[in-house]
Amino acid sequence: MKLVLAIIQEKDASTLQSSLNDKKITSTQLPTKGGFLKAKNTTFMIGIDEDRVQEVLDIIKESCQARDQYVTPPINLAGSISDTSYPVEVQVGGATVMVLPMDNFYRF
Ligand code: 2BA
Repeated sequence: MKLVLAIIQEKDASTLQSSLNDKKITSTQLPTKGGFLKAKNTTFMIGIDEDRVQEVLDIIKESCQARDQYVTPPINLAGSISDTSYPVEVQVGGATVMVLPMDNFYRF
């Protein structure tokens, strides 16, 4: 088995959840926060047989959109801390996905 960890935008969480449910794929959602934007995001934990990993990746790809967001860095272009730094545009998502080996899976 594998553990798929997918960090996605909160806005896409219900779409992804429904698509996984439709395929009878079990998942757990964790409320998380990105280190750069410090905005809330959602992390899905999905334990899945190895031969269904690609199916899960395809569902994630279809359910999650990339979006542009603005962030105001605390450091201005001259490199010093300032109140006058300009917002910069970053593209977030669709999804950051990690696939980990799972040695054992128990349900007691
Ligand atoms: P954040 O850390 O809030 O990052 C949001 C977006 O800001 C990133 O989108 C990226 O476009 C940009 N960004 C992040 N760090 C940057 C930096 N040092 N300099 C310039 N731009 C930067 P994504 O790459 O789509 O990442 C979305 C979220 O996925 C991240 O939110 C973070 O929560 C997670 N993530 C991404 N890469 C990760 C990694 N290697 N390990 C753990 N979590 C990761």
